[in-house]
Amino acid sequence: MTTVLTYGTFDLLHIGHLNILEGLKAKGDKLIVGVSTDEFNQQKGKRSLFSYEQRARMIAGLKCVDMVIPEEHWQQKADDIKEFDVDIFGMGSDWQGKFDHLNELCEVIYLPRTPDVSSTNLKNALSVINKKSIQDIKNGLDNLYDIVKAMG
Ligand code: C2G
Repeated sequence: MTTVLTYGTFDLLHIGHLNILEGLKAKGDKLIVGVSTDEFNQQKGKRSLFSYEQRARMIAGLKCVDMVIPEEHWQQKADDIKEFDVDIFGMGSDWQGKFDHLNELCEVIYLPRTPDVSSTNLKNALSVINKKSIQDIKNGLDNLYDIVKAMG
């Protein structure tokens, strides 16, 4: 039984997240995912749209995920690797080299990050849509007001 471990925020779950999780599951038999808590996200300088509970449930609902644990601080990885008898620790390639020190405990791999998609981009796109649709509604109401006014 080969156990694989990874961590992440996984806000606004998207294809990049699914690609990395399915890619890591394909490396073994059991995939454990540490989902960053809201408090740890603050330490990471990240504010997620969805709460830890929601993000953890979304990840737990994926067919390729066997177990979800909370990620509460940077230093827990070594303890988790020992506790869960992890064979492979993996992350996306944007973390290339950052966790090589863990190769004293288990194999460390980095899989290609999916280009052109990120939770940050999605949030930015949503915020633009929000502003644009509010402006469109306002313009529509202004036009309606002018029509009604012109009708006397
Ligand atoms: N990822 C990816 N492709 C993307 C976006 C993300 O492969 N387009 C991968 C990342 O490389 C990471 C995982 O998906 O392995 C989760 O990404 P995030 O939710 O952004 O998590 P991150 O902020 O990288 O937190 O201790 C590790 C940290 O908790 C990782």
